[in-house]
Amino acid sequence: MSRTQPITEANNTITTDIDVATTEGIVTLLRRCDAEIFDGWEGHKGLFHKETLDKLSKLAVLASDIIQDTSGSCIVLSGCGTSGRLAFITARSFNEQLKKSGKESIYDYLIAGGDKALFTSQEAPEDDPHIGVKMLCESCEGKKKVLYIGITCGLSAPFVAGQLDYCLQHLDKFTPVLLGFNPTYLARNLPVENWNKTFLQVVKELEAAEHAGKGFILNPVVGPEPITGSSRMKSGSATKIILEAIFTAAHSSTFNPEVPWDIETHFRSYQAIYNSVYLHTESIGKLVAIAGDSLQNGGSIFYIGCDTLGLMGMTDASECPPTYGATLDDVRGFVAGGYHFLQNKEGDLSSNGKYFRISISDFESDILSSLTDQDLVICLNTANSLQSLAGLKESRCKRVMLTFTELPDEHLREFDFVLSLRLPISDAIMEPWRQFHLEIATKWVLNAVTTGAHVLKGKVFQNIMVDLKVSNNKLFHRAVGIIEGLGKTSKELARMFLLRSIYHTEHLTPDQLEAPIAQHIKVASAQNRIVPVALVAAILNSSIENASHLLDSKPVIRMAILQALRSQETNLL
Ligand code: F1P
Repeated sequence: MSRTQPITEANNTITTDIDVATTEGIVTLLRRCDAEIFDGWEGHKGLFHKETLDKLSKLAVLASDIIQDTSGSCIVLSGCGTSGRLAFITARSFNEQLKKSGKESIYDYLIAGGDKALFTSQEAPEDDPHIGVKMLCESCEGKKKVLYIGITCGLSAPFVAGQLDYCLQHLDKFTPVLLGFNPTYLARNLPVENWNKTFLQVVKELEAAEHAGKGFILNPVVGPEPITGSSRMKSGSATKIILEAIFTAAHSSTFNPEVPWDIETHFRSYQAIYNSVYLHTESIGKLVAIAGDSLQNGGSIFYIGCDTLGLMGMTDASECPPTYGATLDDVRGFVAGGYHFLQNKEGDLSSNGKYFRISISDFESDILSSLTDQDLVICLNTANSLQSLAGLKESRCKRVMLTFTELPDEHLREFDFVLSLRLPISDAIMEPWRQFHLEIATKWVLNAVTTGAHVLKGKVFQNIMVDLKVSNNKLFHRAVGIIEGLGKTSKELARMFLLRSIYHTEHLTPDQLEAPIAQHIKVASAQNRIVPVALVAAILNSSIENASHLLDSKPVIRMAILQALRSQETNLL
């Protein structure tokens, strides 16, 4: 029987007990889940499927044609949230490579909400197909040929749907590509506000274009996420691996045609990195314990990185507020060189406030002197450059180094814990592919750190992120699903509990009831604990006020939910 729930929104049975696992146990479960990126899931077409490999090879040829004749051509990568951040990181890396070969930049990125969304989640634009189209048109003005890749892990983002639809209407100029991780029939079929199509309808049109040789759908299945719906994890990793496979092959055939390069070998090299990273499961577990300790005691986690590993840190940090209802202070990332290094389109955004101050010198001036012994600084392969960060040695914070090289003893002594990963990266592997391997290894470790630390903080019940921010349409529906499932209510009642929590009322007004979802999201985005309150109220069938009191008395959300479930059980007896 075919399923109705998107695979990217399904529970992964491997991690059902992640909330009661030991720290090493958490990492072991993540390792087993990540294995599905390469091994596939329940017989679905996966990364190594011939169809996937064939399509990627064709795309590499298309990309190579554009690189060789840049006049009037470009490659646009686009997405929301993590998908947009990965679009940015990929475009940046491959433009850098072109620059080194004396070529002009041809890659552009689009992220819903603009560059601010590189560090903070920007809600409304993710759900707006018209904004997506406007940004795409601006980016491609004057171009004659555009290879467009729209990334939406869940096959769901209206921002991307609008762009794909626009490309489909202008196939003389655009080759549209959809990258996501569900079978096409599970693409979102819910109405998009202020638009006349669903995502599924756009996918059907793209399928027709693909049959005519004018588009591509790349949708290997990598299995459900370890934390339900957390597409930053496996889907994000697979996005990175796939994009790098296409453009590495394209650059290789353009600049080093004598060196044979094939997509499958490329994937296997990432699988080897995966295997090596998780050989260190015990040590990563120790790091998770340190990070969990910090968050549980009110401390913060800071990532300090020098090159693109700093970008991995910033990306991981930016995902914590929407996923775990974390504050923007809980996890932050800094990169040497700040905006100068980033080379983002909108330039220096630091005037937008402290969360947009992203360089290591900003860290030194804004944060270093106020660090406490509860705070944790994780340095990302930065031993040499840390000489300049003298203040860190004197600070009371906990210091951890993630390194991929042997460190001299005098460096080792400066850290409370060193996670030293040995990766199978031989000298034969050319720069900058070596860097991609370091990036994915860093991503796996940091995803484990923040996922594990938030699990330890009680932000996850079973494997469900119960304190997510209701900050886009997909997350609104996910929240309703969580309340429906754990609260054992109907969808309609679950939605009522959610709305009552959003508007802090026991009696919704007709205006509130009839407001579009975008309006609910606007009100919800600015608040904390919306879903936990609604969920506890649904489990207990209580008022919103009572549920809020219970959560005040039991601030660890997992414990509050457990208590609510237990008292519901005793009432039923
Ligand atoms: C886009 C996204 C995610 C984010 C959150 C909200 O998802 O912004 O990156 O973590 O889940 O949605 P998608 O369009 O790639 O499915």
